[in-house]
Amino acid sequence: MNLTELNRVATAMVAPGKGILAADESSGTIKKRFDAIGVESTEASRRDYREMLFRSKEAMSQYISGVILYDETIWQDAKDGTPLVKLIEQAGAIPGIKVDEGTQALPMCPGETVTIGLDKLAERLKKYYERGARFAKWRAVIDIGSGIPSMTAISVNAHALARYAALCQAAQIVPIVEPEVLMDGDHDVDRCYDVTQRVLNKTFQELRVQRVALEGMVLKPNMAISGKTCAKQASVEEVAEKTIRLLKACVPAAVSGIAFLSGGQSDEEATAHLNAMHKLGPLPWGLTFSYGRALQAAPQKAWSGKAENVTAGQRAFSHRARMNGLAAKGEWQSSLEQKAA
Ligand code: 5MM
Repeated sequence: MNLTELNRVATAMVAPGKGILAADESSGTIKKRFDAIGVESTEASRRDYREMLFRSKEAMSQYISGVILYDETIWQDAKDGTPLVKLIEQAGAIPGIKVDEGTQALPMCPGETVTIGLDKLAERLKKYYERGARFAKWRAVIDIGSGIPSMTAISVNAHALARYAALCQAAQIVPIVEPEVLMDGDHDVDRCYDVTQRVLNKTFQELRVQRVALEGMVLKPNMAISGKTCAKQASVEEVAEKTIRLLKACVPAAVSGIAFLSGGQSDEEATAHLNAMHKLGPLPWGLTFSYGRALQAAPQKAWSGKAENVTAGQRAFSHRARMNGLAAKGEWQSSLEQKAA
């Protein structure tokens, strides 16, 4: 393992003013997104859509540091035969790959899951590296509800995250460690804070036990945020203040960077929260976005599966990428959104 090189890649992933595009929707999830815009999900339509994103010059060269791909996408070529991975590299961004294989019900823990995909992971990582992937992603899912999460679910998911991270580093791939505490439910921001604290503490304990080098990884957490149906929604300032307090308490400064998931927040909320956190600096780690929905909802709508809408889709993507790039430096203002509209 070359830690200097892992650290170089991890640092580039959270470079000031840049963040990660999570385009790693599995076939089921992308179908849901396409259903919402009335587009049939086929290998070709998925390719066309992602090619549109990766050919968005402004977004890809100025605001996107890396792209998380799904297995199908990493092996796909653009219409003109150029591998999609090459389009990402040519734009100056780093290709990455989602390597988890989804979740499975956790025995003895009703309503809870564990993320799977460790079998044969070492061999798969080798192939992904040869294809150009320099980082990977694994997402653990923790749900908040009555009596959950259990310590069992937190432990097994943290253990799997650390096993994955160690395998990645041995294969010279930077692991994105994503323990996602879901926003679903009516819990308040403080319950989210408490659960996320337990999850992060357990995750870093496992990472230490399994000798993962913190300088060669990126953490992808949720923010400390109110549940979607909570009657009292925390303000932007409260989310920012509590999230930074939580991360400072749980994430060692040796970690190269933190890149948030958006988790179902609206586009603008996700941008405003990141921006407000940067107002609370200086921060011990690079802090940016690794959004899926909050970067892609607008371009998906603008594109709607029509070739004549490709420019509109790219414009919508570049706008969201620029807004989040500014937020990653604390330089975003809501008036910039209105101007664009
Ligand atoms: C883009 O969505 C990713 C893939 O999800 P599935 O495996 O369920 O298809 C997801 O892992 C994503 O990378 C993160 O959750 C962040 O995405 P959001 O939309 O929460 O920012």
